[in-house]
Amino acid sequence: MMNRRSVLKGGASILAGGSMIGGSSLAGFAAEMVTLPFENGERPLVTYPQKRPMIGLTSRPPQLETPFAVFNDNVITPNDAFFVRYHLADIPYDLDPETFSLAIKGKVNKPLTLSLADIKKLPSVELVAVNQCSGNSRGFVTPRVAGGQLANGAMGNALWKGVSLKSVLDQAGVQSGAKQVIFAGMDGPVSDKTPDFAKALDIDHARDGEVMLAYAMNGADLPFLNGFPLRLIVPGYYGTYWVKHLNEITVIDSVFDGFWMKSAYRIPDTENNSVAPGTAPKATIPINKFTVRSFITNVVDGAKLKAGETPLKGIAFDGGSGIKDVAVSSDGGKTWATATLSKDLGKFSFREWTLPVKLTSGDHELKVRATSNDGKTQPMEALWNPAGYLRNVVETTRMTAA
Ligand SMILES: Nc1nc2c(c(=O)[nH]1)N[C@H]1C(S)=C(S)[C@@H](COP(=O)(O)O)O[C@H]1N2
Ligand SMILES: [Mo]
Repeated sequence: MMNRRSVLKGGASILAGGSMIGGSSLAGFAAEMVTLPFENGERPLVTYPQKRPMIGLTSRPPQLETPFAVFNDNVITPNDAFFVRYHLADIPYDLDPETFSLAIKGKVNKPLTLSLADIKKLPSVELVAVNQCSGNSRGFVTPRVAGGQLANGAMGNALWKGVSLKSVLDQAGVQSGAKQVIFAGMDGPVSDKTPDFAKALDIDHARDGEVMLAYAMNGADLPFLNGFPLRLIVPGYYGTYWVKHLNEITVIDSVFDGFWMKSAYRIPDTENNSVAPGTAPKATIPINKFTVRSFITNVVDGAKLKAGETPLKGIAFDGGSGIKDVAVSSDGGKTWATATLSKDLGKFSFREWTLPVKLTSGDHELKVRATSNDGKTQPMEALWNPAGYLRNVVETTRMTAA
């Protein structure tokens, strides 16, 4: 048996090997190709340490999408199928959990340096929550926008275990006048020209008791590519805030002006955070909570099924108010029926739903539309913003019954 360190080293050498042969290197690891349903959607299925074959978007840094069928198998996304998103290619493959430490500094009375063992000694909390990349589903956006062309697999739902950020901040003693908290991880840019990845939350959000420093995912250590040994969990918020390999927390008395807050990951400051396709917003704000979404997971687009009764099944989620109801149409949106919601795993989790529908022979457009407890629902026509964020149009699955 290989131990953890050698598994990680294995990862490093695989990735280093990949980088030597440049951008086309992913194909070298591809047993198979898959085609995502949009322009230039051919992707290799790639294997990385601790991961099953995943849809490869880039190799340096590794960016992996979850094959959509995984979401039908389990409401909790297995660690080995959980998507991977990085910005910068210098990933801390050789980090040692024994010497790892987290610094809490800035406008605090007592700066702290905590080892992983120190953190694991603090009272633990657990929470099921969805992590979703801001760019999830960007490949479907029209007119097309720049950025990773992802299908619907840059999301996942897991049981996170760790300590509340509030308890650690309280231990350090936040000074009055504190405005934001900056989070930085151990990965970095390969060249000095790229800004290091760091994100910030308002102090009240950071101390809401829900934001969490997680060291475990679905009952195991975090997979290396998902932020081992410690990452931030910001329930209901887009993945960009979920800083991986987290080793630096800095309390500041101003609004953080780092590139990844001030220039990137911003959405139009308009009613629906959208603008007319192809136009630029006048003002923007940092991206924040998930929009409400739902998917059918057990029928794929283009499926051919037997006419008669078919049990439909899927998932829904939102930014943390929880799912109120899920409506399903099998006639392209003319009539709707209410699905049965399955077990509630918490307001930040995927919520499974089921509904038997009767399908006459012929072509059908299946649609699913969720409404959240805060009264929000999904638009029938896609909204647009320049970065392709927040996608939550009602999904349509075209299929034939015979
Ligand atoms: N250290 C670090 N943390 C990071 C990022 C990164 O590039 N570096 N990317 C963020 C983004 S944009 C997303 S969507 C999530 C993805 O988490 P995952 O890779 O565990 O799925 O990690 C976030 N945390
Ligand atoms: Mo992301």
